[in-house]
Amino acid sequence: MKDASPTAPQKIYLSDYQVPNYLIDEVHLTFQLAPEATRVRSRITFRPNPDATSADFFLYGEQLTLISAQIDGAPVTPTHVNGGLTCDVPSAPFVWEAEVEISPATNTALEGLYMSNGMYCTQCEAEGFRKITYYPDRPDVMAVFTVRIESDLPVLLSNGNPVTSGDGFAEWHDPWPKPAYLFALVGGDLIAHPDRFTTKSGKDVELNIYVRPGDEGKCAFGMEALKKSMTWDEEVYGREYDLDIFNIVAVDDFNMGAMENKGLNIFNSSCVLASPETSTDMNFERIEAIIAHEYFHNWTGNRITCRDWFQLCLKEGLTVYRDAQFTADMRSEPVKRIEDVIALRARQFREDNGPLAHPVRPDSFVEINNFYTATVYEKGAELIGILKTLVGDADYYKALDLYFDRHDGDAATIEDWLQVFEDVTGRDLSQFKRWYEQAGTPRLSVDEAFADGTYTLTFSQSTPATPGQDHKDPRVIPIAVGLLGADGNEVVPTTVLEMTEATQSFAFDGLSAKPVPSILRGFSAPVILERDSDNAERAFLLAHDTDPFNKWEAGRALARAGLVEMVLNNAAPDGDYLDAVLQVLRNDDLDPAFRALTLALPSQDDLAQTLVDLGHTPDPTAIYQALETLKMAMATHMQDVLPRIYAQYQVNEAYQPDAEQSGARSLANAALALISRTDGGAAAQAQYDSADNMTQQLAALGCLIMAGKGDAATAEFYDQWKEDRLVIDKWFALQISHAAPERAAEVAADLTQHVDFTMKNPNRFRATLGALAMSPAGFHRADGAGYALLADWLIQLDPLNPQTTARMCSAFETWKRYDSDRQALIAAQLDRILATPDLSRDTTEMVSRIRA
Ligand code: 0A1
Ligand code: ZN
Repeated sequence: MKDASPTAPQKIYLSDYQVPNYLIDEVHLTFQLAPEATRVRSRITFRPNPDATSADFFLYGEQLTLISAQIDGAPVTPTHVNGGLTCDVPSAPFVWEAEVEISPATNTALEGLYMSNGMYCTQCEAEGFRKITYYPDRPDVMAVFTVRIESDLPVLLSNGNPVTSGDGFAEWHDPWPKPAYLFALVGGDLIAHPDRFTTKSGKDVELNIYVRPGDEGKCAFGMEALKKSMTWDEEVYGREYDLDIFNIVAVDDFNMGAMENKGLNIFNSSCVLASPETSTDMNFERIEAIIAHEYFHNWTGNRITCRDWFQLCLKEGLTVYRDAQFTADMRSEPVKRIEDVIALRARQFREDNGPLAHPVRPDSFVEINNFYTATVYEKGAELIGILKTLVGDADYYKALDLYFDRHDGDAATIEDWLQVFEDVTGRDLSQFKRWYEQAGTPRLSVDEAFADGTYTLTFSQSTPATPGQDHKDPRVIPIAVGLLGADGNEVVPTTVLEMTEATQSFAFDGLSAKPVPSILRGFSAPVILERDSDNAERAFLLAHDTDPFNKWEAGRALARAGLVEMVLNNAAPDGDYLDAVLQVLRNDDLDPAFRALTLALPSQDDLAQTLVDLGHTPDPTAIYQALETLKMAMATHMQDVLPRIYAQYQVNEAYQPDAEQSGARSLANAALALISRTDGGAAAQAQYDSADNMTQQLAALGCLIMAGKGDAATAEFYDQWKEDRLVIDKWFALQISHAAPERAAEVAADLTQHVDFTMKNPNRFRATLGALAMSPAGFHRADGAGYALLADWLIQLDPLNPQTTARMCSAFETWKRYDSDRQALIAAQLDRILATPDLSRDTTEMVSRIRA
């Protein structure tokens, strides 16, 4: 896409930021709900912004039918312009009134006001409010909202506190000024799961989780997670809740996970509804984290919001960091860290390494919805972690207190955020700021030397060029290092080295012998450590490292090295690796969850990137086969101990979704997966038949499919769960992710013809096409069937739901890694998508960036 072309969507730049011309004191909205003709009346008090450089009056508005407009009570005829309207306005404060008509029932984009299973709901972040009424829909315009909803539906909700309600109406008032993206409205025939919470200063808060009838039995866990989050934010950050009521609503059709609307969080039902029978342990952990995330946004996002959408990481990076701290406190810190690094590498490193790489704070975009990315969220959170490591815990919390004091009620920037830390610590953070501005993952190489009792580590950093950024300056990198003696004892405990130069040495004196270094403990910065260590050192660290992250990392490096040899040189599985993992497996002193993570192998995608980094073109089939061969070797090598582990870690007590039980189940299920490779699926069938929870049932079904014995159980599973849409999503996804690679595209294609397939529901679409895209050997089938199927469906989905279509295009972001035949096949599909008439701005931007 060339910027100059007349049809090219317009690019927006951070450097063009201008303050709003008009500010708002109060907004009054009245909704008369009707599926295809909802009327929205607005009454907005505007005043000129004294800091503005222009008096032009512009209101965003899309897909609205304007019925009438008035200024100070007199009818006006605004001029419609692209994306909104303009109008002559007085130079003094004035009242704008408008009535518009919208059609929630036909809104399949799930942005603005839409309907999901007969229920009205909204999604306004980032720029959805302009599909509800004409408004200065930008986050630095904050206002106090009063909302009246007229409808016969029994439950009518909006932000803030309830004012009055009666037959056919309800009124809400939110005393906290907010940007329009935090507006929410819900209307439906819903059931509340109620509770209460008393804040630390004694304020009594009503809590509700609203769900569709039939789902009321799946709210208890979410409610407990909410109360834990409220307590945790008081204890750790001193943040109290600030309204009389906090409502959560579960919605089946939702583009993302959940949304932090002030006092009225709206959740994808998959991210809040939970029961042992229908949710896995992983689902429970994720639900707890997302409820916490949305709740924490009340302070980091809502009370202090973003000046403009380039500052998205200000609220998202910080809130992801806070929810990770919460999960670490509720569960296991090392396990959470390992899980987060696996996800960071799988999603963010992948993004940073390809055509979609962008800075944590981007400096331009076409469609902001395309920037709700792993880089903004997960790398954004890593930057908070770096900052905390650099300034220390005490100053971190002091800076946060100052941030909340200084910026409460503001729409802030990354500069404001960094200033707070500079003021508290006296540090100059200009070099640290490069982390926000430079895209790409730094590579960190290491040399070591030992002489006269001094051990010296010399690090060099470099970051490859990324789109639009050829040159990179060195960043400040905290490198946590510990040193171990030959006997496995730690001779130097964890020390944080602060690297600021392109190449820099650090010396450790007074050592009696050359130590073994444990570098980047706890994954102290999001970098790629390039260290040529040998397998003996990796096995040593796997056995002895006192840092749980690096202990796991050593096992992963060992696995990766062996798999690379298998793929490239047809080597046999590495016996040293098998022995080392067996030691970990049988060590009952180690946390079962940690052992399960150590037993898990690097993903196909991880191995593909590893091969690229080593200068090879990855063959998806060879990678898949190497993993299968290694798993078989593990199954036979560990044959004697697996039945004992499987029996010992089956949890026989009543199901609890806590860290202890779920850790045990994850180890037992990892053992089952290996056992199923040698027993023809007998143990898996037994577990399937007796399972009383989804964690065990789904794991067993996966093992049966892998063993080629899954047909009966797959059919039974459907019969058992056909009324439960969230479980049926799992059923769709599992059949594809566990299919033999040469069949995955056909399985996915068949499932798109199933009566329960619908592209209007993003969860179902992702469970089907997303599952295919995330199964590399199946997706990258040499004849291109996987690519063609995905492209077919993306083209069909785009006119209905551009946001979800655009997000799923990232399946193609790694295309340049593959051989020229596959590249040509993918390029043809990308071109076919781009050539689709009326392709959305969202998808056009994504595909153009990928294709570039
Ligand atoms: N702010 C939400 C995520 C979110 C973003 C965009 C959405 O629609 C385009 C919906 C939700 C969060 O961080 O949870
Ligand atoms: Zn968020």
